[in-house]
This record gives sequence, structure tokens and C-alpha cells, in this order.
Amino acid sequence: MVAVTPETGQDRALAAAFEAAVAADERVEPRDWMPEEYRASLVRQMAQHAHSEIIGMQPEANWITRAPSLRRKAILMAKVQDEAGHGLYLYSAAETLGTSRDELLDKLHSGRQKYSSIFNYPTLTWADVGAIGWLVDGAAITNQVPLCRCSYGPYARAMVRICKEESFHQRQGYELLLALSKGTEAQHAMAQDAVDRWWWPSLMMFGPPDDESAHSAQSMAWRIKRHSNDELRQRFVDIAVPQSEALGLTLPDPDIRWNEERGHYDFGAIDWTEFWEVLKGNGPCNEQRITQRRRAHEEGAWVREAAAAHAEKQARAHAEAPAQADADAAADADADAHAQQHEEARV
Ligand code: BYC
Repeated sequence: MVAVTPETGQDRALAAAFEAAVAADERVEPRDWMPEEYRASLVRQMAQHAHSEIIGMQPEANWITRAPSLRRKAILMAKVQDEAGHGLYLYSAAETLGTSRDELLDKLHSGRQKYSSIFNYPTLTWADVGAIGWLVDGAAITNQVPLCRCSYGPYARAMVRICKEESFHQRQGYELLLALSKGTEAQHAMAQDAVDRWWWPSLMMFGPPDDESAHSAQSMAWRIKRHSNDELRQRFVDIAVPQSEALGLTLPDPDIRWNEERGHYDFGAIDWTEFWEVLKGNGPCNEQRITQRRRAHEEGAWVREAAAAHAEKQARAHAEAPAQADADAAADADADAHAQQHEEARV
């Protein structure tokens, strides 16, 4: 099952133990022996996933200042913050495989690692926030729930929390779209237009068709992925069609119809040329997204430097005089509290 070439008796025993653990649905943990190809494939997928979370903050953050009410603004801010948190869990999980966050970000910024195709589309109206929640987060959950059973422990555990938060995101998008759909004629039209634009790119999120998916077979053998791209895409369509009916919105695909024999909804052909073009960097927003990401990284350099200097100072103090370091930390906390009081007094 596993593509390794064990050279010694010990290597063969390690490879056999790994294969047996995966076949028995046991979790592989960071200190366990694993084939280099397994490690590399996980880093590839987890890095792409982490990058998608932080790039995914951009299209939605675009609407924070223009949210139509305080309630909607508070919800959207919380959601965008959650996406940053998801990125952090996933970068941390990837670090357990011996890579650093700096290295992964460098690969994102230089175009050597990907992020999800979906975030290269623009958010043109407020209804897009709802369509992203309903369709994009809905597709993400469909893909990610099986990842909670991924063979690599840290990734699987990160996914449990992420999926809980994604479920809330999906509900808020659905509720937002429902309010628009049942609102004025103009609001309904705005919701319909957003769904028309986000439907097909959401189906592309699941990746290329199975016969063009380079990694699926190996990733499924290693139980990183539990289902193929096409299986998950079908599952999503089957969930989304009745939801669209409840929303009072149509999906932009005249070929959608229930297939009694298959027990699934049939749907029309996906434009895979568009998908591959977006992956090559030719989507509507690729350049804007990566430019903004690089700028945010550069502007955050002082925060990373300050945090590293602080951590180094703390570590040095602990190494030199643990008791004194604790006293210093308490003094720092007092100083912070004092500064905060001072700040509040000024306000
Ligand atoms: N976009 O062999 P395949 C979110 C690439 S974030 C771009 O089938 P695999 C959210 C693929 O990487 C959701 N590239 O690959 C955040 C490969 O290229 P490389 C993100 C894609 O890995 C903020 C090539 O095409 N979710 O929900 O077996 C706000 C061949 O593909 C895409 C995840 O990342 C794509 N859509 O399967 C709101 C989930 N699809 O690497 C929401 C974790 C494929 O050889 N990832 N490619 O250069 C996965 O489950 C799998 O990686 C995929 C692809 C199903 C996406």
C-alpha cells in the first residue's frame, strides 16, 4: 500500500508498522516513523488548507465596513477572526511535520504553494457574504468533516474544532441569504445574483474530477482523504439542492434533476478550463489576493520581531533566574494593568 523502498531490515519493520497502523485506523503521531512521501503529501495539503483560510479572510473582510447593521458587522468580524484562527491551527499542525510557518508563508508568497481556487473570485455585493457562508463554507464542511478522521493525528484534531466553527459559518450565510431572499424584490435579486456567481466555483473547490486527480489514490490509501473529489462534490450537490428550494433561490444549472436510479441529483458539466486557469493565476482576483497577502505580511514584520524578542527575553530570564523571572512577569502584568487604567482614564 505504501510507496516506500525500505532498505534495511529495520526500515522494513518500520514501514510495516506504519502500514499496519494506518490499515487499523490508528492515528499517526508526529514522533512516529512515517514514509517521506506521506510527510510531504500532508505538508502540501495542510499548507494549502492553512493558506486558504488566511487568504479566505480577504473577500469577506471586504464587507466589514459596509455591513448593513451592527449585528451583521459583529457576526462577520467574528467569522473573519475564526478564519485566522483556523489558519493558525493548521500552520501549527503542519509544523509538527518538521516545517516552519515562515517557510510555508514564503512558499505561498512566492507562488510555490497553492490556496483554494474559490478565493480568486470577487465579493461584489453584500449578498456575496451570504453566498460564501452558505455555499463556500457548506462545500468546505462537506470536504472537511471526513478530514476529522484523517490518519495524521494533529490534522484530524485541528479539523474537529474547525468543522464546529464552519457549521456556524454555514448557518449564518444561510440565514443571511434567507433574509435577503424573503426581503424586497431588489434584495431577492441580489441574493439570486450572488448564488448564480458562486455556485460553479463552489463545485470546483472539491478539486478536479477523479480521473484527473493526481493525489487522490495515494491519499486515500494513506487515509488522509476518505472520499474522492467527485464523491464529495455529489454529496454537496445533494445537500444544496433542497436547501436552495427552501431559500426560494434557483441554482444556475438547468441540468439539475433528481435521478431516481442513482439516488442522487444529476448536474451539468463543470467548466474545468476555468478551474485550471484560476490555478495558473489567471482568475479575476489572483493578483489582488497575493499582493494584499504580501503587504499584510510585510506590515506585520514588527509584530513578529517584537514577539520573538519578548519570547527570547523571557527564555533568557527563566534560564538565568527562574524566581526572578516570575517576579518580572508579575511586574510586567502590573505595569500593563496600570497602563490600561491610565488609558481608560484618558477615554
Ligand atoms: N483550489 O490531486 P488533486 C475554507 C490542486 S478554506 C486550488 O485532486 P488533492 C474557508 C491540488 O492541490 C477550504 N488547488 O489534489 C476559508 C493539486 O495541485 P498540487 C480549503 C486545487 O490534494 C476562509 C492539483 O490541483 N479546504 O473553507 O488530492 C473563509 C490536483 O488535485 C483545488 C482545503 O484545503 C482547489 N479547489 O485534493 C471561508 C481542504 N483542488 O498540490 C472558507 C483540504 C485541487 O499537486 N484539502 N487543487 O500542486 C483537500 O481536501 C484536498 O487537497 C483537495 C484536493 C480536495 C482540495
